[in-house]
Amino acid sequence: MKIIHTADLHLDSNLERNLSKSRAEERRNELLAMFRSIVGYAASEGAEAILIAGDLFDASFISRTALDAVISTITGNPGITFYYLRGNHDEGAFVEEFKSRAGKLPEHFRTFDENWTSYEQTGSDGTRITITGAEINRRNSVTLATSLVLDNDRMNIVLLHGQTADIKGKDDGEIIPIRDYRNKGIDYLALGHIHAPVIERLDSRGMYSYCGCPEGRGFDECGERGFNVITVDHDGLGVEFVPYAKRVIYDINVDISGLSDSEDIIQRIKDSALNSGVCSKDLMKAKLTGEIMIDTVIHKEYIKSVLEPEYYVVKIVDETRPHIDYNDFTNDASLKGEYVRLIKEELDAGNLDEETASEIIQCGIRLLVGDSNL
Ligand SMILES: [Mn+2]
Repeated sequence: MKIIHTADLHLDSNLERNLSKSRAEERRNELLAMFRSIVGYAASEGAEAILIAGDLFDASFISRTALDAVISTITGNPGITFYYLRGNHDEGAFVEEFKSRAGKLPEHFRTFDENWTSYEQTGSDGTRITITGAEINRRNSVTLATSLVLDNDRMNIVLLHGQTADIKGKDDGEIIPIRDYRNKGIDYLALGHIHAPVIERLDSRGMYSYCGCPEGRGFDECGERGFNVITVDHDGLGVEFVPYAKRVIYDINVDISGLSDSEDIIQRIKDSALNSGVCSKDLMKAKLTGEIMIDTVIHKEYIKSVLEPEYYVVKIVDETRPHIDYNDFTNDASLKGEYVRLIKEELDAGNLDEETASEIIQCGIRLLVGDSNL
Protein backbone atom coordinates (compact mmCIF):
# COMPACT_ATOMS: atom_id res chain seq x y z
CA MET A 1 0.00 0.00 0.00
CA LYS A 2 1.24 3.47 -0.85
CA ILE A 3 0.50 6.51 1.28
CA ILE A 4 1.38 10.14 0.48
CA HIS A 5 2.59 12.40 3.30
CA THR A 6 2.20 16.11 2.61
CA ALA A 7 1.93 19.21 4.82
CA ASP A 8 2.32 22.98 4.95
CA LEU A 9 0.69 23.90 1.66
CA HIS A 10 -0.37 27.22 3.23
CA LEU A 11 -3.09 27.76 0.63
CA ASP A 12 -4.16 31.40 0.23
CA SER A 13 -0.79 32.68 1.47
CA ASN A 14 -0.33 36.36 0.79
CA LEU A 15 3.18 35.94 -0.72
CA GLU A 16 3.56 39.66 -1.43
CA ARG A 17 6.52 40.11 0.87
CA ASN A 18 8.89 38.53 -1.65
CA LEU A 19 6.95 38.76 -4.88
CA SER A 20 5.24 41.39 -6.98
CA LYS A 21 1.44 41.52 -6.78
CA SER A 22 0.96 39.68 -10.06
CA ARG A 23 3.59 37.03 -9.31
CA ALA A 24 2.11 36.54 -5.82
CA GLU A 25 -1.32 35.94 -7.31
CA GLU A 26 0.11 33.52 -9.84
CA ARG A 27 1.95 31.62 -7.09
CA ARG A 28 -1.24 31.44 -4.99
CA ASN A 29 -2.94 29.76 -7.92
CA GLU A 30 0.04 27.47 -8.40
CA LEU A 31 -0.12 26.43 -4.73
CA LEU A 32 -3.75 25.55 -5.15
CA ALA A 33 -3.03 23.68 -8.36
CA MET A 34 -0.30 21.85 -6.42
CA PHE A 35 -2.87 20.40 -4.04
CA ARG A 36 -4.82 19.02 -7.00
CA SER A 37 -1.60 17.81 -8.55
CA ILE A 38 -0.51 15.88 -5.44
CA VAL A 39 -3.91 14.19 -5.30
CA GLY A 40 -3.63 13.47 -9.03
CA TYR A 41 -0.19 11.92 -8.44
CA ALA A 42 -1.63 9.79 -5.62
CA ALA A 43 -4.46 8.60 -7.86
CA SER A 44 -2.20 7.73 -10.78
CA GLU A 45 0.32 5.95 -8.52
CA GLY A 46 -2.42 3.99 -6.81
CA ALA A 47 -1.81 5.57 -3.39
CA GLU A 48 -4.69 4.76 -1.04
CA ALA A 49 -4.25 7.48 1.56
CA ILE A 50 -2.98 11.05 1.82
CA LEU A 51 -1.77 12.38 5.16
CA ILE A 52 -2.03 16.16 5.47
CA ALA A 53 0.08 16.96 8.53
CA GLY A 54 -1.19 20.48 9.11
CA ASP A 55 -1.18 23.99 7.67
CA LEU A 56 -3.22 23.14 4.61
CA PHE A 57 -4.42 26.74 4.77
CA ASP A 58 -2.38 29.78 5.73
CA ALA A 59 -4.86 31.76 7.80
CA SER A 60 -8.42 32.03 9.03
CA PHE A 61 -9.50 33.54 5.70
CA ILE A 62 -10.12 30.85 3.10
CA SER A 63 -10.94 32.05 -0.40
CA ARG A 64 -13.95 30.69 -2.23
CA THR A 65 -11.63 29.40 -4.96
CA ALA A 66 -9.48 27.45 -2.49
CA LEU A 67 -12.51 26.09 -0.67
CA ASP A 68 -14.15 24.91 -3.90
CA ALA A 69 -10.93 23.38 -5.24
CA VAL A 70 -10.03 21.50 -2.06
CA ILE A 71 -13.53 20.19 -1.42
CA SER A 72 -14.11 19.08 -5.01
CA THR A 73 -10.67 17.45 -5.21
CA ILE A 74 -11.39 15.44 -2.06
CA THR A 75 -14.96 14.49 -2.99
CA GLY A 76 -13.81 13.61 -6.51
CA ASN A 77 -11.31 11.05 -5.19
CA PRO A 78 -13.30 8.65 -2.99
CA GLY A 79 -10.71 5.92 -3.57
CA ILE A 80 -8.19 7.87 -1.49
CA THR A 81 -8.62 8.32 2.26
CA PHE A 82 -7.62 11.83 3.37
CA TYR A 83 -6.26 12.26 6.90
CA TYR A 84 -6.37 15.94 7.76
CA LEU A 85 -4.67 17.07 10.97
CA ARG A 86 -4.91 20.82 11.55
CA GLY A 87 -1.77 22.88 12.14
CA ASN A 88 -1.27 26.18 13.94
CA HIS A 89 -2.19 28.05 10.73
CA ASP A 90 -5.42 26.16 10.09
CA GLU A 91 -7.62 28.65 11.89
CA GLY A 92 -10.31 28.80 9.23
CA ALA A 93 -13.60 26.96 9.28
CA PHE A 94 -12.68 24.56 6.49
CA VAL A 95 -13.94 21.38 8.16
CA GLU A 96 -17.19 23.07 9.26
CA GLU A 97 -17.70 24.48 5.76
CA PHE A 98 -17.05 21.07 4.18
CA LYS A 99 -19.51 19.47 6.57
CA SER A 100 -22.24 22.04 5.96
CA ARG A 101 -21.92 21.78 2.19
CA ALA A 102 -22.04 18.00 2.07
CA GLY A 103 -24.48 17.49 4.95
CA LYS A 104 -21.82 15.39 6.67
CA LEU A 105 -18.12 14.74 6.13
CA PRO A 106 -17.49 11.97 3.61
CA GLU A 107 -16.26 8.66 5.00
CA HIS A 108 -12.93 9.01 3.17
CA PHE A 109 -12.14 12.36 4.84
CA ARG A 110 -10.88 11.86 8.38
CA THR A 111 -10.01 14.49 10.97
CA PHE A 112 -8.40 14.76 14.37
CA ASP A 113 -8.82 16.79 17.55
CA GLU A 114 -6.75 17.50 20.66
CA ASN A 115 -7.05 13.90 21.91
CA TRP A 116 -5.48 10.89 20.22
CA THR A 117 -7.70 9.46 17.50
CA SER A 118 -6.87 6.23 15.64
CA TYR A 119 -8.13 4.99 12.30
CA GLU A 120 -7.58 1.68 10.55
CA GLN A 121 -6.47 1.75 6.93
CA THR A 122 -6.56 -1.52 5.04
CA GLY A 123 -4.83 -1.56 1.66
CA SER A 124 -6.16 -3.35 -1.41
CA ASP A 125 -3.15 -5.69 -1.02
CA GLY A 126 -4.35 -6.68 2.44
CA THR A 127 -1.77 -4.66 4.44
CA ARG A 128 -3.22 -3.03 7.52
CA ILE A 129 -2.03 0.06 9.22
CA THR A 130 -3.15 2.15 12.18
CA ILE A 131 -3.04 5.90 11.68
CA THR A 132 -3.13 7.91 14.91
CA GLY A 133 -2.98 11.65 15.39
CA ALA A 134 -3.65 14.54 17.74
CA GLU A 135 -3.62 18.30 17.30
CA ILE A 136 -1.13 19.89 19.67
CA ASN A 137 -2.02 23.00 21.61
CA ARG A 138 -0.79 24.74 24.76
CA ARG A 139 -3.00 22.62 26.98
CA ASN A 140 -1.99 19.16 25.78
CA SER A 141 1.58 19.63 24.49
CA VAL A 142 3.26 18.39 27.67
CA THR A 143 1.04 15.39 28.37
CA LEU A 144 0.39 14.23 24.79
CA ALA A 145 3.35 11.86 24.43
CA THR A 146 2.69 10.06 27.71
CA SER A 147 -0.95 9.45 26.80
CA LEU A 148 -0.08 7.81 23.47
CA VAL A 149 -0.64 4.05 23.65
CA LEU A 150 -0.17 2.00 20.48
CA ASP A 151 -0.46 -1.70 19.73
CA ASN A 152 3.14 -2.84 19.16
CA ASP A 153 1.96 -5.70 16.97
CA ARG A 154 0.40 -3.31 14.45
CA MET A 155 2.05 -1.12 11.85
CA ASN A 156 1.72 2.41 13.26
CA ILE A 157 1.80 5.83 11.63
CA VAL A 158 1.44 8.84 13.95
CA LEU A 159 0.60 12.36 12.75
CA LEU A 160 1.60 15.56 14.55
CA HIS A 161 2.12 19.22 13.70
CA GLY A 162 4.77 21.19 15.56
CA GLN A 163 8.48 21.70 15.84
CA THR A 164 10.99 19.34 17.32
CA ALA A 165 13.06 20.90 20.05
CA ASP A 166 16.18 20.98 17.89
CA ILE A 167 14.67 22.28 14.63
CA LYS A 168 13.44 25.83 14.97
CA GLY A 169 10.37 26.71 12.92
CA LYS A 170 9.71 30.19 11.57
CA ASP A 171 6.76 30.91 13.80
CA ASP A 172 5.78 29.69 17.23
CA GLY A 173 4.62 26.14 16.82
CA GLU A 174 4.15 23.84 19.73
CA ILE A 175 7.17 21.75 20.65
CA ILE A 176 7.24 18.03 19.87
CA PRO A 177 9.66 16.36 22.32
CA ILE A 178 10.89 13.68 19.89
CA ARG A 179 12.57 11.58 22.57
CA ASP A 180 9.22 11.10 24.31
CA TYR A 181 7.93 9.36 21.19
CA ARG A 182 10.72 6.77 21.12
CA ASN A 183 9.98 3.09 21.86
CA LYS A 184 6.24 3.58 21.61
CA GLY A 185 5.70 1.31 18.63
CA ILE A 186 5.77 4.08 15.99
CA ASP A 187 6.89 2.96 12.53
CA TYR A 188 6.55 6.39 10.95
CA LEU A 189 5.99 9.74 12.64
CA ALA A 190 4.51 12.03 9.96
CA LEU A 191 5.21 15.62 10.89
CA GLY A 192 4.24 19.04 9.62
CA HIS A 193 5.37 22.61 10.43
CA ILE A 194 9.03 22.62 9.32
CA HIS A 195 9.11 23.52 5.62
CA ALA A 196 12.35 21.81 4.61
CA PRO A 197 12.24 18.04 4.15
CA VAL A 198 13.82 15.91 6.89
CA ILE A 199 13.88 12.13 7.30
CA GLU A 200 15.50 10.82 10.49
CA ARG A 201 15.56 7.67 12.56
CA LEU A 202 13.23 7.86 15.55
CA ASP A 203 14.34 4.70 17.38
CA SER A 204 15.36 1.16 16.46
CA ARG A 205 11.90 0.59 14.98
CA GLY A 206 10.70 3.79 13.36
CA MET A 207 11.47 6.99 11.50
CA TYR A 208 10.23 10.54 11.80
CA SER A 209 9.91 12.94 8.93
CA TYR A 210 8.96 16.43 7.94
CA CYS A 211 7.93 16.14 4.28
CA GLY A 212 8.29 19.93 3.97
CA CYS A 213 6.08 22.27 1.95
CA PRO A 214 5.43 21.14 -1.64
CA GLU A 215 6.31 24.59 -3.08
CA GLY A 216 8.72 27.12 -1.62
CA ARG A 217 7.05 30.45 -0.99
CA GLY A 218 9.99 32.81 -0.50
CA PHE A 219 13.77 33.08 -0.39
CA ASP A 220 13.77 31.52 3.08
CA GLU A 221 12.43 28.31 1.50
CA CYS A 222 15.18 27.46 -0.96
CA GLY A 223 15.94 24.08 -2.44
CA GLU A 224 13.96 21.07 -3.64
CA ARG A 225 10.44 20.68 -2.30
CA GLY A 226 7.92 17.88 -2.67
CA PHE A 227 6.25 15.21 -0.56
CA ASN A 228 6.94 11.75 0.85
CA VAL A 229 5.72 8.47 -0.54
CA ILE A 230 5.37 5.82 2.17
CA THR A 231 5.29 2.22 1.00
CA VAL A 232 3.89 -0.34 3.40
CA ASP A 233 4.00 -4.08 2.75
CA HIS A 234 4.22 -7.25 4.81
CA ASP A 235 7.97 -6.74 5.32
CA GLY A 236 7.68 -3.25 6.73
CA LEU A 237 7.54 0.41 5.88
CA GLY A 238 9.73 2.48 3.54
CA VAL A 239 9.76 6.19 2.83
CA GLU A 240 10.99 8.20 -0.12
CA PHE A 241 11.04 11.97 -0.67
CA VAL A 242 9.71 12.89 -4.11
CA PRO A 243 10.79 16.32 -5.43
CA TYR A 244 7.67 17.76 -7.01
CA ALA A 245 7.72 21.59 -6.78
CA LYS A 246 6.78 23.42 -9.95
CA ARG A 247 9.42 26.06 -9.23
CA VAL A 248 12.53 25.79 -7.10
CA ILE A 249 13.85 28.76 -5.13
CA TYR A 250 17.59 29.41 -5.16
CA ASP A 251 19.84 31.63 -3.08
CA ILE A 252 23.23 31.66 -4.81
CA ASN A 253 26.48 33.43 -4.03
CA VAL A 254 28.20 35.00 -7.02
CA ASP A 255 31.79 36.09 -6.52
CA ILE A 256 32.41 39.07 -8.77
CA SER A 257 35.86 39.96 -7.43
CA GLY A 258 37.72 42.13 -9.90
CA LEU A 259 34.74 42.70 -12.21
CA SER A 260 33.50 46.21 -12.90
CA ASP A 261 31.54 46.03 -16.14
CA SER A 262 27.82 45.31 -15.68
CA GLU A 263 27.84 43.00 -18.70
CA ASP A 264 30.62 40.91 -17.13
CA ILE A 265 28.71 40.79 -13.85
CA ILE A 266 25.55 39.67 -15.65
CA GLN A 267 27.47 36.92 -17.43
CA ARG A 268 29.04 35.80 -14.13
CA ILE A 269 25.57 35.59 -12.52
CA LYS A 270 24.24 33.57 -15.47
CA ASP A 271 27.20 31.17 -15.29
CA SER A 272 26.73 30.70 -11.53
CA ALA A 273 22.99 30.14 -12.00
CA LEU A 274 23.68 27.49 -14.63
CA ASN A 275 26.19 25.76 -12.34
CA SER A 276 23.70 25.78 -9.47
CA GLY A 277 20.98 24.24 -11.63
CA VAL A 278 18.72 27.30 -11.74
CA CYS A 279 16.19 26.97 -14.59
CA SER A 280 14.16 29.67 -16.33
CA LYS A 281 11.04 28.62 -14.39
CA ASP A 282 12.79 29.19 -11.03
CA LEU A 283 13.17 32.01 -8.50
CA MET A 284 16.70 33.19 -7.87
CA LYS A 285 18.35 35.46 -5.35
CA ALA A 286 21.89 36.24 -6.48
CA LYS A 287 24.09 37.54 -3.68
CA LEU A 288 27.09 39.36 -5.16
CA THR A 289 30.22 38.85 -3.08
CA GLY A 290 33.96 39.44 -3.28
CA GLU A 291 36.14 42.53 -3.47
CA ILE A 292 35.53 45.12 -6.15
CA MET A 293 37.47 48.22 -7.16
CA ILE A 294 36.72 51.24 -5.03
CA ASP A 295 35.05 53.18 -7.85
CA THR A 296 33.01 50.29 -9.25
CA VAL A 297 29.30 50.95 -9.11
CA ILE A 298 26.99 47.97 -9.18
CA HIS A 299 23.90 48.84 -11.18
CA LYS A 300 21.58 46.42 -9.37
CA GLU A 301 18.39 47.61 -11.06
CA TYR A 302 19.90 47.38 -14.53
CA ILE A 303 21.32 43.90 -13.85
CA LYS A 304 17.96 42.79 -12.50
CA SER A 305 16.08 44.12 -15.52
CA VAL A 306 18.41 42.28 -17.92
CA LEU A 307 18.07 38.99 -16.00
CA GLU A 308 14.36 39.24 -15.19
CA PRO A 309 13.06 37.91 -18.52
CA GLU A 310 15.30 34.85 -18.17
CA TYR A 311 14.00 33.62 -14.80
CA TYR A 312 10.65 33.66 -13.01
CA VAL A 313 11.85 36.01 -10.25
CA VAL A 314 15.27 37.63 -9.83
CA LYS A 315 16.56 39.42 -6.75
CA ILE A 316 20.03 40.97 -6.64
CA VAL A 317 21.73 41.58 -3.31
CA ASP A 318 25.04 43.43 -3.22
CA GLU A 319 27.35 42.20 -0.48
CA THR A 320 30.62 43.05 -2.19
CA ARG A 321 33.36 44.86 -0.32
CA PRO A 322 35.50 47.57 -1.83
CA HIS A 323 39.17 46.83 -2.20
CA ILE A 324 41.09 49.76 -0.75
CA ASP A 325 44.84 50.08 -0.93
CA TYR A 326 45.56 53.25 1.03
CA ASN A 327 49.05 53.46 -0.53
CA ASP A 328 47.40 54.18 -3.88
CA PHE A 329 46.13 57.46 -2.49
CA THR A 330 49.21 58.73 -0.62
CA ASN A 331 50.23 61.03 -3.43
CA ASP A 332 46.87 61.42 -5.16
CA ALA A 333 46.32 65.18 -5.48
CA SER A 334 42.65 64.87 -6.49
CA LEU A 335 39.64 65.44 -4.27
CA LYS A 336 39.28 61.65 -4.16
CA GLY A 337 42.81 61.30 -2.76
CA GLU A 338 42.17 64.02 -0.22
CA TYR A 339 38.95 62.32 0.88
CA VAL A 340 40.56 58.89 1.29
CA ARG A 341 43.45 60.35 3.32
CA LEU A 342 40.93 62.11 5.58
CA ILE A 343 39.12 58.85 6.33
CA LYS A 344 42.49 57.07 6.78
CA GLU A 345 43.40 59.59 9.49
CA GLU A 346 40.16 58.77 11.33
CA LEU A 347 40.89 55.08 10.93
CA ASP A 348 44.43 55.49 12.28
CA ALA A 349 43.15 57.57 15.20
CA GLY A 350 40.85 54.71 16.12
CA ASN A 351 37.66 56.68 15.46
CA LEU A 352 36.52 54.23 12.77
CA ASP A 353 36.90 50.49 12.29
CA GLU A 354 38.20 49.00 9.03
CA GLU A 355 34.78 47.99 7.74
CA THR A 356 33.07 51.31 8.45
CA ALA A 357 36.01 53.21 6.94
CA SER A 358 35.80 51.24 3.70
CA GLU A 359 32.04 51.75 3.51
CA ILE A 360 32.41 55.50 4.01
CA ILE A 361 35.12 55.62 1.37
CA GLN A 362 33.01 53.63 -1.08
CA CYS A 363 29.97 55.87 -0.58
CA GLY A 364 32.02 59.04 -0.84
CA ILE A 365 33.84 57.98 -3.97
CA ARG A 366 30.63 56.90 -5.67
CA LEU A 367 29.26 60.39 -4.95
CA LEU A 368 32.44 62.02 -6.20
CA VAL A 369 32.37 60.06 -9.45
CA GLY A 370 28.81 61.25 -9.89
CA ASP A 371 26.82 58.08 -9.47
CA SER A 372 23.76 58.39 -7.32
CA ASN A 373 22.97 54.70 -7.59
CA LEU A 374 23.84 53.86 -4.02
MN1 LIG B 1 2.78 25.26 11.23
